[in-house]
Amino acid sequence: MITLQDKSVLVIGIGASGMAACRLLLKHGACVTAVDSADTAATQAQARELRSQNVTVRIGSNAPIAGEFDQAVISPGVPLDLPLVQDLRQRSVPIIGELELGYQHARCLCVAVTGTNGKTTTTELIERLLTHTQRKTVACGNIGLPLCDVAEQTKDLDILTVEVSSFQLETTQFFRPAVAVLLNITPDHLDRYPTMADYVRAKSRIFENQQAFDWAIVQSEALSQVREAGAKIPSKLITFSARDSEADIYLDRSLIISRIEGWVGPLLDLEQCQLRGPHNAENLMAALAVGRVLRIPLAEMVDALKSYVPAPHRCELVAEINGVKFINDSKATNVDAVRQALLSIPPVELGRPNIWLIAGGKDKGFDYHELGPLVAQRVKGAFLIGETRERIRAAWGLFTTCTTADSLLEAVQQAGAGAVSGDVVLLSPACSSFDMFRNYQHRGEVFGEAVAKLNSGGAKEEMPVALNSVG
Ligand code: UMA
Repeated sequence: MITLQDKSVLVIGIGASGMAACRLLLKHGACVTAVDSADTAATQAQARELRSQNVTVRIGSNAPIAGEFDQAVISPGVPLDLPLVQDLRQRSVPIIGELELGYQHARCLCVAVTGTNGKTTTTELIERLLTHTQRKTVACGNIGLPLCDVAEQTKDLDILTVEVSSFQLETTQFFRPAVAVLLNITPDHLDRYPTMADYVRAKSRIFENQQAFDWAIVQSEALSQVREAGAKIPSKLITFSARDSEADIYLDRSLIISRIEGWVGPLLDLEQCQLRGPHNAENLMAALAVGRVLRIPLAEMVDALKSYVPAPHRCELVAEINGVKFINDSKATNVDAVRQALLSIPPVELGRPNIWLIAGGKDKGFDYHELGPLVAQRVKGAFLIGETRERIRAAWGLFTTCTTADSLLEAVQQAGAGAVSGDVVLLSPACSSFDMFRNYQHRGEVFGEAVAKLNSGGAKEEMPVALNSVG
């Protein structure tokens, strides 16, 4: 860690994490320069704010920048192969990510959670376990609150609960979680990683600086992927899995069971929780394992986990109209997340599809074919939007009826028109949202508005609006 006083630091990207990095750097007396490739109303406003604090700002270019820098701090969404970044490397300027900068100024231990899907839910479950048992924590990182904005608070916390993405892990240096959770690794961000092995190696960096007395809590299947990629886990290990009955924590029907020495037996009945599906069982297993290593009594954990209500945009039941459920799963930005959503919705009659699936968005390089057999089993029809609609139609056309739509509103209207009582209209896009929306939250909100319009514009009876998870 370098002392920041009077050091010249370049911040790359002035979104949420770049702005937080600038705030921390300024507080510690650094001379800050910030760059961002976008010249938009948002970056212009950020640039004004930074300039008023004596930050030199350049927006609208990704080109290399002149000047002597002691350090560069990069935002997670900025790829490392950018000429600007390559140029800094050639000039031997040390480059760290915003997460690393925040970590270097944090003053308490941290629990970190990574994985392709379920990171946010698990981070929230752990935060809940800790606060429920009077331990002071803050959930931060990829969840939306940059670690740099929390660093100052950490002297008053017992533990920091950090959601970390593969992007953030690419630029860590000393980041060492006392407890590191790896949930699952399925294809994602293949527009950034040349191969799956590169993606697995980025995720595995969560263990990089761990010591023998730290803990790794790892899904069994992900553990095999980490080992195949040649990465090491130096810490104590607890495995969990909804499918591998050999794991330390496993699933038997609806029961989460432990075979950990001194903690053998059923831990939690899924039926008592508001979370559904094998993927959520694994999120709960990971949270229970974290609680175990932090010595939280099981009864208190069960109490906290049972009452957890999932955050919006994750298999969220937004309305039921004439027996048709409308589910917003806008957070499903990859193929595996859609698989989990389809598996978590019960069929009305075995072997009969009852889901109208709305998918499509910005391309992340996925192979949509692999979902075909499940689509054939569960999906009555697919309505496809966005940049990837033709690619998905080509992949799923053999498995279900595919219709393209020009907007999410149009897709909701068409899906709603065909649905009968017992059906589910599911927004689970398998893509990111940036081709048509500001982010996945915005996409989920537009879905909710389209459903509300459907109801007001001719539904046969008033709908009860339920804001809880599907189940
Ligand atoms: N930019 C450049 N050059 C580039 C690319 C981007 O200058 O080549 C600029 C953009 O113009 C923009 C800024 O960088 O102004 C955005 O930076 P960013 O993409 O790193 O986004 P932030 O707003 O800083 O938000 C980031 C995370 N975003 C990403 O990793 C893409 C947020 O995760 C996170 O909540 C936030 O930091 C706080 O820690 C979001 C996400 O989508 C939720 N994460 C991915 C995921 O979960 O799959 C990884």
